[in-house]
Amino acid sequence: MSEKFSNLIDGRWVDAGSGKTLKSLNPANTDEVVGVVPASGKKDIDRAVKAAQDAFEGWRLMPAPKRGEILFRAAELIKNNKEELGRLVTREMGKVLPEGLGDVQEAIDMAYYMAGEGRRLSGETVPSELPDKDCKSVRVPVGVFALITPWNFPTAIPAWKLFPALISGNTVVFKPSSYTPVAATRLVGLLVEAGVPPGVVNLVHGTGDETGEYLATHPGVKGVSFTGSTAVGEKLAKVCGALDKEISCEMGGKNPIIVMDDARLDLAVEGALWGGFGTTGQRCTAASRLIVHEKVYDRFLEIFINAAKKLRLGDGLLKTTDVGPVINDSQLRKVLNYIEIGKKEGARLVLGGNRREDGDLKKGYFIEPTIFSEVAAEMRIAKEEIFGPVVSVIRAADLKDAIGIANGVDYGLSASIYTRDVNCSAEAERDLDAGIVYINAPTIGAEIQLPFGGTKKSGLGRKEAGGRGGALDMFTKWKVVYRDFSGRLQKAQIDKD
Ligand code: UN1
Repeated sequence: MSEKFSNLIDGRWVDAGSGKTLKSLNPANTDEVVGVVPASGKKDIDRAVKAAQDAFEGWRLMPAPKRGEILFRAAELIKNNKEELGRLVTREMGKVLPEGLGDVQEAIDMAYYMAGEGRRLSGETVPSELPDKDCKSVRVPVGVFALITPWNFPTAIPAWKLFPALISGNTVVFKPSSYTPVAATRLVGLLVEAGVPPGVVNLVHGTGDETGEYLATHPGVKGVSFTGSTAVGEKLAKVCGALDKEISCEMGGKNPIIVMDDARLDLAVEGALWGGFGTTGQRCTAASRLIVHEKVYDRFLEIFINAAKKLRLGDGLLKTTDVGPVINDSQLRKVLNYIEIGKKEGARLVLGGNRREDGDLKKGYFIEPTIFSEVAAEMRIAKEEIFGPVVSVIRAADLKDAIGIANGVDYGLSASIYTRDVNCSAEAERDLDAGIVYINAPTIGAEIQLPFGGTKKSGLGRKEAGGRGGALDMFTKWKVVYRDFSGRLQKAQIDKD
């Protein structure tokens, strides 16, 4: 019997009204059912939204430092359970265990950070133009938020949304990906243990098609925070915009690493391996394009191929594994299809390119680390998001050419340059059209204390994570307060002189 998990509605763990369920499978071995969760329907979502609406008043009025104490306890609990959660992330999503643990660490970091925000949530106070009057701006919560998260970061991305939403005084209905529901349930369980009152966090499992859009467009929901594909994000942004809901969408990427002729090639190769094949290329920040200066192109390619050849495919729980499986059958087909497209477009397949089903790999969704060389900037494999272990290596004549290629796609999440020339790095920093720019580091691994989000089709609406312009701007509205203690009617703009 596989372990059963539930929805959380109004503080109670419950099944879907219909009794229907979904299975979460281990992508490294699909014989292993990680857990069974409810396949929720509209009625379940209605109940969850109602619970969140009812809980809003109490949570909004709880002093923010108190809300912060609950988040602090959640951080401690996640930390104490890091090993178990990390293993669960690996079993359910497939990433190698050090990355599973990193995923959980990102949730811990975000919980501590947002717990601290409970004592800040700062606004502005400014002088009034009139005597005996003060002026300030304060952050106020928005109301009920729908949080819709993907499978590639089963604990980190939920944490990016849950903790800032909660510290700001919102209540939430959280719908995690149906491919990683168990990790999400464990995270929510720890929030309950930390003392989040009933109804403040509601968890509803289900597929994106059946539950996602219904939840996002629900009249009781005031804001939507979504991470996932550009196609779904753009559609959600349109419908939610028309319904006057707050919306933030983190979407795809086609992130470039530029390697200049003066770069340390050993470092650039290491960065390209980590950025391109880490998480099996399934990060929205993955380095799927390497734009290499023509003077070092051949040398770089040779070292890169030789290093990538050594990567071992396998179950992420094994110490010997460098690259885990892709998440599911449809992703497997999509990636293999892009490999075919690349071949037809005339790119040269110089490594990998196949599904592997030999030995221990036969029960999972494994694709070899794949490298295409001689990729032209206008090929589909150089422009479209593949979200798998496929890297395109493109030739550039000089820095301007490289930046032009880097910017010549519809996405703009992260971008990187390897160079030892300070002028080159400054120019790239200024001209790369991306939400996040890395110098001498790959495109993955953003830290939580600064905003996370991209330009163009990578992001719509507010950004996520910490810092100025980060998630608090999404999860709060500004309210301006003027207080007149003069005891008489004073007229702004008129009584000044
Ligand atoms: C994602 O792939 O959706 O910057 C998030 C990074 C991670 C987060 C990635 N901190 O790669």
